[in-house]
Amino acid sequence: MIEENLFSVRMRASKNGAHENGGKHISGGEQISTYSHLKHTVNVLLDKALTHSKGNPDFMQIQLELIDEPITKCEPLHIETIEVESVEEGQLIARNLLEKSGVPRACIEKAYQQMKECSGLRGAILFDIHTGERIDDRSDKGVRVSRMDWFTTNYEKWANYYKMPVSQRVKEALVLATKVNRHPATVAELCWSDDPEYITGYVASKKAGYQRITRLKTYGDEQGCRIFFVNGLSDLDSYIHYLEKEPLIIQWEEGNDE
Ligand code: PML
Ligand code: MG
Ligand code: MG
Ligand code: MG
Repeated sequence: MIEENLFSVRMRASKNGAHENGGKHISGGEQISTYSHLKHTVNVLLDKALTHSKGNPDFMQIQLELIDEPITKCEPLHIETIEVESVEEGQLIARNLLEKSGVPRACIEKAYQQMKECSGLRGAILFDIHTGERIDDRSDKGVRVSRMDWFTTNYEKWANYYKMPVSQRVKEALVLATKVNRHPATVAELCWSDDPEYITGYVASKKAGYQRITRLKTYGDEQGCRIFFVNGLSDLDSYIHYLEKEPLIIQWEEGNDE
């Protein structure tokens, strides 16, 4: 069987200069595309960056690379949405979910104390669940999970089945959470958007699945958060290599994820 070449396509956009020159992060995006679909893929990423509510970028990079490693296929995490009345209620539920997933209470508290550090990064922060200390060495860049996607037709089939609105944002977040949480060292992830107009966030873990929480911050707030809580990490470099480089495509089949 001749398989078509696949490409990893990545975008990052910032304002007041490039990220590495102190620019403000506006938007980032990841896609995997066939050659014939590249024009469309680049357009999706371009559109995402040009219409972001964080502002108009004055720096953007779109990069494509042939994927020459085998691509892992896997099912998405199970999804649920928890409706909450207030940010306080949402945050309480998030902390409880983290604890139930295996993050010690003391580590959760420590992570929250360092929350300010998490904002404005284009990637994620890694916390060791035993020490509550940040363990990645990526300072204001963070770790950016890459080389992952979920092809539209299969995603729409899934969204239809679970009566979820078809949303590029939810798709991207679920793809990322699935990739991060399938690694044995990941205990849980906590995330909410830096988009001031988007207040739903989530806790994801092997135990809890992808638990959306409808309010994790107030409207207008540009402080986002993406934390990976990790356990028993003997090799940080290989963990980061998995997140950044190992290609993964989500493929859902009815009945397999229940
Ligand atoms: C983001 O916008 O970058 C993160 C979105 C997280 C929540 C997505 C969802 O509604 O499930
Ligand atoms: Mg964003
Ligand atoms: Mg695509
Ligand atoms: Mg972002």
